[in-house]
Amino acid sequence: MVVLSQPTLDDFSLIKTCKPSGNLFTGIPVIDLSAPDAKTLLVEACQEFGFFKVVNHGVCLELMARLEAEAIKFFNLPQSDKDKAGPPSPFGYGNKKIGPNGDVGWIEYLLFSTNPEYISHKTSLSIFQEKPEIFRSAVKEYISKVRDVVCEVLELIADGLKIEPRNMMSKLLRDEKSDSVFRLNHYPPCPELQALSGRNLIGFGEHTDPQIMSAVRSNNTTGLQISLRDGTWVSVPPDHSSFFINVGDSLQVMTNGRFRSVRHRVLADSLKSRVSMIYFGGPPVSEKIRPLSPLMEVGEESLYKEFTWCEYKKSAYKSRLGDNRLGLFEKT
Ligand code: GA4
Repeated sequence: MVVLSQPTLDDFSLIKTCKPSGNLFTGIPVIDLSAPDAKTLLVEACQEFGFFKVVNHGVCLELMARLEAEAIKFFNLPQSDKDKAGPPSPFGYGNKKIGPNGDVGWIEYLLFSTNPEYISHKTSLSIFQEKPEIFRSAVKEYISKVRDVVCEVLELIADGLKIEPRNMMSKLLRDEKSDSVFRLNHYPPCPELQALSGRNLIGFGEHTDPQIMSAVRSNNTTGLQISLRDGTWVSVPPDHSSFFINVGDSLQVMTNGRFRSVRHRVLADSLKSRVSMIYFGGPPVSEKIRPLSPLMEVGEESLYKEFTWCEYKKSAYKSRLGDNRLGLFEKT
């Protein structure tokens, strides 16, 4: 019997590349959470881009820097130590492989459930031999602060859409059973490839986020790109002191298609490491995902079949990263 050896990921060959786009897009909406017109601007940004930057959010930069430093300490550990925290199933350390269905990218990451029980044992404790509680408490504190920001954004959006009560969406993220996820990503630089081909490696391929809303904070390295309505990819100027917020598939359904869940991707920089931390705010697993009734016009029908978050997640984990996951739930 001939046993074929599995292809290894130790080279670039399986990872897609992309021509770097030099220009940074200047049209990303910037929302000052303390401004009186924030609610109107948020609704407009969710409709047009499904993406915006939030400033004046109240999260202290020292906390972001502390968590970033802990993440870097982890990613600097010997590979064999990092591998002890993997593979992600779905939580834990992952290297180049994304999800269970063959997607790959120029990335290593840690995925956590925001549920405190998981934060304590599955990922962090075993890998931080040295002072694990420092890392764990930075993750916990950061999640609680970034969740507050996303909840405030969702409440302002409810005001802008005249939805009452204003916590109709945010309460799903605050629920103790909220099925939210947190990830720390490290995109190593790829100078060899840049030198050979003038191209950049794709760190995280194009996709939409399945949850309600996600908040990204990264160091000052470029790489994040979003797809505009006409399908053009544009590069987001990095800003380590702000949050970049994505509308997820669930919010697209809850607004019956008024908001768009934005396709986005990350290209590895040729020279600088990119480190990002992302909170994905999701509902409890048993929650029905359907258009919010105060939003529906008389006679308006849902564009989507009704489903629970559990059903959507199951379906998402059977999909490839770039698939149109909501397509399966659209009414024909
Ligand atoms: C995309 C958004 C989040 O990063 C994530 C990803 C998840 C994973 O990395 O395990 C998925 C992807 C994401 C959607 C489809 C499935 C699941 C990889 C993948 C191929 C943590 C999430 O919730 O969905």
